[in-house]
Amino acid sequence: MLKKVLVANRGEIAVRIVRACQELGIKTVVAFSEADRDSLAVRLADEAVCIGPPPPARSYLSPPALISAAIITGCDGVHPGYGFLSENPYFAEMCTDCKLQFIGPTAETMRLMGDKVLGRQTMRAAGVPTVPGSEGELKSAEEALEIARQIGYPVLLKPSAGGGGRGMRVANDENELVRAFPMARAEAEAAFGRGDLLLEKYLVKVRHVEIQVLADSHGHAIHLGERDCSAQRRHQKILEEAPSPVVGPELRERMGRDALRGINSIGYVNAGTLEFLMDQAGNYYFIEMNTRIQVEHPVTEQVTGVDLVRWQLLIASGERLTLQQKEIRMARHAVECRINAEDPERDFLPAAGEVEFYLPPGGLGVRVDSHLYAGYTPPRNYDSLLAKIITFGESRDDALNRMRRALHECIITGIKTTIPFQLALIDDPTFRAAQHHTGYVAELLHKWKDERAAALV
Ligand code: MV4
Repeated sequence: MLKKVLVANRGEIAVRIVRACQELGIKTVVAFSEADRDSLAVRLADEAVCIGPPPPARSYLSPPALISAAIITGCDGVHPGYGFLSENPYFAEMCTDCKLQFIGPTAETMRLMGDKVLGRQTMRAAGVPTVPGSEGELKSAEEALEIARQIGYPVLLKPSAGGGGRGMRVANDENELVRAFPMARAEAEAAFGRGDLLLEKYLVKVRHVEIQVLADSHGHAIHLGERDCSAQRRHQKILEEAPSPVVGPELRERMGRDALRGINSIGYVNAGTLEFLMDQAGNYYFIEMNTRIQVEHPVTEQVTGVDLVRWQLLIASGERLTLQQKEIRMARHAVECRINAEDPERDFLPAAGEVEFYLPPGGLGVRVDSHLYAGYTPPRNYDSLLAKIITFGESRDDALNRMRRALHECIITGIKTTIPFQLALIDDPTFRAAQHHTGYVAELLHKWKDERAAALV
């Protein structure tokens, strides 16, 4: 078993990792930047080491700072959390070379799935459905035109090195595609240092459904069903739920089997997530794989009862995954709201200030994952996630009604939060009827802002 883990992250996920380590008797060292000296994770950990100034490039994104902190404090493992270096193969390799167990898959696997062209090819070869489009990397605009002629417009150019929607471009016809190609290539080159692109049919009014997997280093893997993350705005998820209201037992089994074939074909080890787009007919298409623990993992934990971060630590320790697929049930329904320090009335502008008073919601069926406390001032250098409120109940309606109660109960003063918009979302008829798609939140936001403006006059 791992004895002492460096937490190479901050905020709520650093707290989540410290808690999981404590329950396993693993000592913790939290790496913190100068902006996070007063953070909750620093308080809860056994030890804490300052790794540099506030800018991420000089702290949470600095492998030498993190690795020296781990070595100096005698750690034998490193948990990267999400974001920052969590999907960086060089960092994983440096950890391994320094005899530190990286709590995640191998650098090789991260390289493979970090490349969307290779990820797509790998999954397709394993029999996982992918979106119609290019085989490999696009050689030229002519090749893009030829493929588009076969699959039909609209099409989407995606940077192979991208992910999370960065640098994607839609083309509705040949003219647009010819224009978009060099721009997408230059943009990808500038953003990621690599200009290679792939082309896919652009699917509209789709849902984002992702499958959670767990795989140990002895060749045993299971899936834990899906999450529905269709409630997003500009690639920022606002609310996630499990199970998906559009996935039944038969579809779940097919998607889960596909996901397992995919990860078994690459010898995947760790928790992981396969992202799919799903159309209104229930067809699903793999788009990318995340090789880290995700922000929204708690909804899966609440419906399956499986502690995903604990299993990450056990698997990295070389333990066997003792859960069998047939034991995994998605009982009940869970919903998560990401509470961000952002003003939904002003286009989700990041909000600043000291949290004067904080009262998290509680009671039956409510979980709060947060690093917040009264008197805390969230640093401006990092993302604005303040808390994740997770509610669960027998049905989707139960979980959503409980979320309404929890959001009303939650008090955060001194700083604007996304709560007012999330209250509107959970009572929106289209969302309640689960008829939303990945573009719906943007539509609802317009309506909501207009209504608020009208209410003021
Ligand atoms: C797509 C797509 C439509 N068609 N691919 C955005 C994030 C990245 N993971 C992939 N994304 C998309 N890929 C094809 N072929 C639409 C999106 C997309 C999206 C996907 C999931 C959740 C929200 C989204 C919002 C806009 C676009």
